Amino acid sequence: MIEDWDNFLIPYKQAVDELKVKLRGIRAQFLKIDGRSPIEFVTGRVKPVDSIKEKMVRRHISEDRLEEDMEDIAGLRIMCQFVEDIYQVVDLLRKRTDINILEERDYVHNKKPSGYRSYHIIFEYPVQMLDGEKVILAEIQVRTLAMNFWATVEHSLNYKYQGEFPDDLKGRLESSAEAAFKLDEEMSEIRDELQETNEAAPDNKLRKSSDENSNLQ
Ligand code: 0O2
Ligand code: 0O2
Repeated sequence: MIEDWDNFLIPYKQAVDELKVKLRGIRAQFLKIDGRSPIEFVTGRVKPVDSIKEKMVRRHISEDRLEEDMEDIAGLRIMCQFVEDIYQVVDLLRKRTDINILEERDYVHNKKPSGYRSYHIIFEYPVQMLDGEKVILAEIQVRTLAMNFWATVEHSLNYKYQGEFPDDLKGRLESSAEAAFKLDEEMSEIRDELQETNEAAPDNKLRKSSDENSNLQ
C-alpha cells in the first residue's frame, strides 16, 4: 500500500518542474535566434491521486507495478501553431540526451476513434533525489492549438458524461475534431502561400516595413 502519496509523487513533481523550465527554454532560444518558435506554450501537471487510482482500476495496474506501468503520472504538453511544428519538436526531443525515449505514438496522423489527435512520447527521465538518482517514466503530448482546443473541451465534457456520450454526440464530436484538423491544414496552406508570395517578391516585405517606419515618424 502506498501510505504517503505526497512522498511517492515527489520525483514526478520534480521532473515536471524541471522539464517545464527546459521546454520553455527551447522556446526562448528559438525566439531569440529565429524570431519564431515551433513551441507556442508548455504546460505540465502531476496526475492527481484520484485519477491515478481510477486509471489503476481501469487498466488493472497494481500498486507494485505503478512506476513501470503508468506512463503519464508526470505529464507535459507542448502546444504548436502548425502541424509541421509538431514534427520539428519531436525531432528536437529525439536528439536530447537528458531523456530516453521508449515509445512514440502518432495520433496526429492515426487519430483515435474519438477523433483525438496528438503526438505522444513516453520516456525515461532521471531525477536527482537526496538518496541518489531515480529514473521515472513521463509523457509529453505534442499538439496544435486546434487539437488542444478540441481535446480540452472534449475532456471536460467526458468528465461530465463519464465517457459514455450518446451516439449522436459522439458523431458530432468526431466531426468537430475533423473540422479542427481542417483548420490546421488551412492555416498551414495560408502560411505556405504567404511564404511563397514573400519569396517571389521580397521587395514587398522591405517596402512594407519601410512604410511602417515612415508612419512612425
Ligand atoms: P505567461 O507569460 O503567463 O503566459 P507555471 O509553472 O506556474 O508557469 P503552470 O502552473 O504549468 O505554469 O500553469 P499552466 O496553466 O499549465 O500554464 C502554463 C503556461 O502556459 C502559462 O504561461 C500560461 O500562460 C500558458 N498558457 C496556458 N494556456 C494557454 C493558452 O491557451 N494560450 C497560450 N498562449 N498560453 C497558455 P507562463 O509560462 O506562466 O507565462
Ligand atoms: P488525463 O491526465 O486526464 O488527460 P488510456 O487512458 O488507457 O486510453 P493509454 O493507452 O495509456 O490511454 O495512452 P494514450 O491513449 O496514448 O494516452 C492517454 C492520454 O491521451 C489521456 O490521458 C489523455 O490525456 C489523452 N487522450 C487519449 N485519448 C483521448 C481522447 O479521446 N480525448 C481526450 N480529450 N484526450 C485523450 P488520461 O489518462 O485520460 O489522463
